[in-house]
This record gives sequence, structure tokens and C-alpha cells, in this order.
Amino acid sequence: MKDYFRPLPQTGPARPDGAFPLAGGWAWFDRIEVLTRGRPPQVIAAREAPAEILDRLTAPRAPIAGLALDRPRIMGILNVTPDSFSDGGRFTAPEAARARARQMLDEGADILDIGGESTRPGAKTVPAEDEIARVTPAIRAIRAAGMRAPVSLDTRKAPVAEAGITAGATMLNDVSALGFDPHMARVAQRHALPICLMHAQGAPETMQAAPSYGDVLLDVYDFLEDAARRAMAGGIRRTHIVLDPGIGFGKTLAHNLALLARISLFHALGFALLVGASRKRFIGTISGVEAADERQPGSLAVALAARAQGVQILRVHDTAATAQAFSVWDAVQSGMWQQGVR
Ligand code: HH2
Repeated sequence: MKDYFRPLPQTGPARPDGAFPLAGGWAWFDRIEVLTRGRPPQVIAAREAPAEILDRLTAPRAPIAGLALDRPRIMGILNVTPDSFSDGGRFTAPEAARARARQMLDEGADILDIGGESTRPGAKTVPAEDEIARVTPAIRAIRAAGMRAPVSLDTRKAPVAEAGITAGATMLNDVSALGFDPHMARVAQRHALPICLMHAQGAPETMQAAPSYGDVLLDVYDFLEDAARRAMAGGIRRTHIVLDPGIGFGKTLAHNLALLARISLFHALGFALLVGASRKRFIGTISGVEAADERQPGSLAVALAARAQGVQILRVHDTAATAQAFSVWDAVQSGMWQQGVR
């Protein structure tokens, strides 16, 4: 039976001798929870884990799109769609997209994620030409205004990725983990760009109908392990792969919570991690808040919980609030504050 190794991350300054750094970042661990299907979890001393697992857990992650991952990074969401679940229709004009991009970067976003196809539950697939017509003017406007920050393009389609890269995108974000368009891997490989591979069960149109798993945490782990292996077999470099468990994509509230509670498990895969929970339905369900744009406090709670478990990239709508929460979290964790350092 396969064992899975979840580091128990700590971020406080009282770090014992012999503790291991988590992924070369801000968290450390000296204990590991061993998970096995059908058995109760067991906690062991980290040094007792197999050497290969310890190597994957501790190795510093390579920079992604030029961003060092030794501190948490904020990915600001920019949907240029008419129908995204929380910001649809607000940034479809290139000037509006450019202004929002500028604002998010000023507020502390490290990277932008531009999407031209809503993947909210029930959303219909958008033809590639329409998606290209939405995203490329926005990316061009951002580059023409002199913004040089990394721009990720949230698309499942190779022609959209090609057009977006020509316009100035420097990373890809595929919520189908290369499963929607057979040509997507080739685009990422040929341009040698980083790519986020996300887990989803089913397609957006039907994914929330009746999601089901044997063990959601371990099933998503196995899926991502396989997705990364396939991507590398297709010529994508190991250092270009970012993995994401896909909060809300074919998952019930219980599934989302099972993933978030033990999100540090995914570090054992040996890649940088991304989590996008911002304003999602489960936050509304827990808090009883229907309006997506009133789910900021709950979204901050998830972003802080994920970074406390060492997640490197947080995909959020509320960049100013997230940057403020991160600065204050750092200051109260370390007991120190230095102007200009986040
Ligand atoms: N979530 C959404 C879209 N893209 N990409 C990654 N890697 N991870 C996510 O969790 C993720 C994602 C859905 O959120 P949003 O973009 O706000 O809405 P919509 O799909 O309606 O445009």
C-alpha cells in the first residue's frame, strides 16, 4: 500500500535544531504525517522519512517567471470575461483591464492571471477565436503601458496560449492540466514557459453535479503526480511546472476542506504549489454570504492558512487586502517589521 508523506509545517521563530526547511521557503518542519488509504494517519519524526521524500520536501523551488519562491507570492486575478462568477464584465475593455492590472501591481500583486473563459460551475466552453479576442488586447494594453510583471494566461486551449504568448504572456495556467487540448503541452514546451497544472474532476459545465472520490486528498495527489509526469514526458521542464489542487473544481465543501486542511501534502510532489480559493462558493456557504464580492474576509483566511502550510502562489481577487494580511502576518510571526519588505 502506498504511503503519502505530509510535512507538518511551522512558521514560528522557535525552530529546533535539525528541523528541515520546507521547499527552501519560509516554513520548516520536524514531523511528518504518514497517510495510507484505509488506515489512520501516523505522525513520525521527519528524519525517519525516506531520503527521496525528504529531498523533494526540502529542495528550494526554482523561480517561476522570474519570481523567487522563497516568499509567498500574490497572483492577481484579471478576468476579461462577460460572465466570471465575481468580476465578470468589469474588465473586458482593454483600458479597464490595463487600469485594474496597474492597480493590482501597485497593491502588491507579484503576477497577474488573465482569463478569457469563465470556468465557474455550469460555464459553457468559449470558442478559441472569442477567447483570443478577449485576452490579447488586454495583454497588449498591459505591455504597452510598460508593465513588466509576469503575466499568466488562464486558458485550456493551445491557439489561445500561442496568441497570448505573442501578445506578452509569460506563464500558462491550464485548469485541465493539459487534458483539454492535446496541443497545449507542445506550446508550453516550445516556448519554454512555466505552466500551472490544476486538478479538476469533470468539465466546468457538469463538474459540480456529483463529484466523488475514494479519498479526495490522495486521489488529487495521484492525479497531480501523473499530470506532472506526463508534462515532463512531453518535454516540459521540471522547474517550469506548478501544481494546484483545484479548489472548487468538481469538489464539494467537504472535499475543499479536506484538501485545504492538509494542503502541505502536495509539497511531497517536489513542485511549487498554487492555490486559488478566492471568493469561491464554499466560503459563502460557511459564512452564509451569498454575494461573491463580500467573501473577502473568508478568502483572506484561506490565503493565510495556505501560506502557513508553505503554498508559494496564492491566486486572489483582493490584492490589497491580501498584501496587507501577508505583511501583518509576517510581522507578528517574526516579531519584526521593516519598511518596504513584505
Ligand atoms: N480558479 C478559477 C479559474 N482559474 N486557475 C487555477 N490555477 N486555480 C484556480 O483555483 C482557478 C483557476 C475560477 O475562479 P475565477 O477566475 O475567479 O472565476 P471564473 O472561472 O468564473 O472566471
